[in-house]
Amino acid sequence: VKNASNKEEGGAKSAGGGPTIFDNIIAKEIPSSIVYEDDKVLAFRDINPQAPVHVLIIPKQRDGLTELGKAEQRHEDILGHLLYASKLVAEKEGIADGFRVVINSGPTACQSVYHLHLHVLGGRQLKWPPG
Ligand code: D5M
Repeated sequence: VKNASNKEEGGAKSAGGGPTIFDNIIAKEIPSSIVYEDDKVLAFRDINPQAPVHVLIIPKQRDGLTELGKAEQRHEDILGHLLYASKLVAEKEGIADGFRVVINSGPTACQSVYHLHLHVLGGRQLKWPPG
């Protein structure tokens, strides 16, 4: 599948529901640079930053949310919480005046880790349209 395989360090090899590298990050089995954490979500710096600030926010419980395209109504609360957390991260990182939140969903969007995550990007002039 185009761009879906092993795009990044430790990225999931498929869109299946198996464990991903983010489970190891949640369990603190591998190091990450944590920016924000609460009982429901974890935010940490992307290992391959595309902007001066590039933070990923993930639900601690994946609960079937491998990708946004698989969301169900029961996920509404966590989806809202993730989006609100992106604003808290932007404030904490000093980019609240201009930032972007991206969710890549599925192989065609170049998703590489199949545990839902928001990218929070900022700290430079962002361009539009994205690639
Ligand atoms: O984004 C997946 C993102 O996950 C990609 O930008 C790299 C990042 N990544 C992969 N492994 C790690 C670790 N170990 N720490 C921090 N960040 C990581 P996607 O939207 O799926 O392409």
